[in-house]
Amino acid sequence: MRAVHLSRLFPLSIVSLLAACTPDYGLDNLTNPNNVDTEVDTPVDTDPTPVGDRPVAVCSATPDEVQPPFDTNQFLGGGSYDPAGHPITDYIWSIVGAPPGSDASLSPGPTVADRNFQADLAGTYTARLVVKTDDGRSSTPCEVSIEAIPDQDLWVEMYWTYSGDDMDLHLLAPGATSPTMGGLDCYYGNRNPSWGGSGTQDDPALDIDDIPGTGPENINIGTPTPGVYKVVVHDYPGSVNNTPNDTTVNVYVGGSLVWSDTRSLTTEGTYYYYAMIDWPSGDVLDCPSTGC
Ligand SMILES: [Ca+2]
Ligand SMILES: [Ca+2]
Ligand SMILES: [Ca+2]
Repeated sequence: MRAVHLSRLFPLSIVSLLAACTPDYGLDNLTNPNNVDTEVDTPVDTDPTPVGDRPVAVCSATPDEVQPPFDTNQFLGGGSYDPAGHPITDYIWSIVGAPPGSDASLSPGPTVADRNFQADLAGTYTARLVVKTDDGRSSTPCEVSIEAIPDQDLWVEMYWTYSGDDMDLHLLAPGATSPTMGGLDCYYGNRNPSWGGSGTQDDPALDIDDIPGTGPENINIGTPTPGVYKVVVHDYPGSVNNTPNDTTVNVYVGGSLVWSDTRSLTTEGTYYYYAMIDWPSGDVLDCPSTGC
């Protein structure tokens, strides 16, 4: 078991800075057959041409802030140019930084210079552009980052490592004593229950029930009613994959990551408790896996 209580280790501003400095990792995981680019993470600066004689990659993103997991943005490269006047013939985009667990990838954009993108997890994503001219000269890389920030007050994010295991995220309302208890558990079988007052701002919503993949599943509340909420992960039974499966829960309060834990879930059909979230303090406490 590995628990990281970021808010206790660092002020939130430092947590944000750490997120912005997420190192290059697991890029193979970010490659998929639908990507436009196949040169992800290949050396990009092998051109012996002096830098001053090369084309210039110019990159930007619009918007540069999105809400996961449904918002999209575009990475734009149309401002790239060659001082020597040759046409730009290749726009080579790759994702070189993303939150751990992300499977987000690039897809064709509105022009040959651009790419569409959809951030799947909260965090920082960095795209890299290298351009080439018709005479084979290539630019030095241009990099641009976007931030995927939850806009609900409480955002619980869950993803797992191996596909074919169908993990399910549950959020228990204050007063609930066990999962799937009437309307007091928000999960795939009760995705948008009415909690708290008559309005919907204090109601939870599960945005995705991922069965074949590796998540994410997110449960969010715009403005939670005061009380103690519990986060539980159910290793849904009857899955193809029965090996231990590292499963991560991230808790965001007011758009900032305040708690994260990755646990190895081993037993089909088991409910694993992760955390208690106190509202309105936003304090998050570990739960033993067997309950709290
Ligand atoms: Ca399972
Ligand atoms: Ca699921
Ligand atoms: Ca309500």
